[in-house]
Amino acid sequence: MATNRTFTMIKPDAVEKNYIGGILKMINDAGFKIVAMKYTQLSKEVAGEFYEVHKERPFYGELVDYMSGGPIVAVILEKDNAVEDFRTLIGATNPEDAAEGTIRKKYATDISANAVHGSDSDENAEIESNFHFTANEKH
Ligand code: 3AN
Repeated sequence: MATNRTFTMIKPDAVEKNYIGGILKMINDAGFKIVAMKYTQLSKEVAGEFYEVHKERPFYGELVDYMSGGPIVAVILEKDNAVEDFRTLIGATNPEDAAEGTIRKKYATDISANAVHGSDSDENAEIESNFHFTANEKH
């Protein structure tokens, strides 16, 4: 059964362009509740560990450099059917393919600087939330 939490990061491109407020508004307007939030910057090591699943992909080095290159906002969100509904709200990985009304359509720069992350499963939502927040911060 689907759990009711997902994990997102507002990525360095969106933070740099002052889109934090606009993105959080779209998230709230879509019915998600913010249950934990942190403005931070990932080291190369931490970004590399977070994206470990993509280690063999050709864009891994670029992705790690990019994600550690500026501040991000890490957020845990709550809503019924959170993972799937949030993936719908953010749109396709490549903003050129993202549907109208999605966060990436509105705010993403390109396929690597694509404004936001969204967990792709309940299991990864839990792993990624635990990666960024301690137990105390999640309540
Ligand atoms: P999503 O973020 O939509 O789940 P994934 O999990 O396939 O997409 O990719 C993780 C991240 O890797 C993306 N958010 C994007 O920043 C980057 N990425 C994915 N595909 C490419 C690509 N072909 N070239 C550059 N960066 C990519």
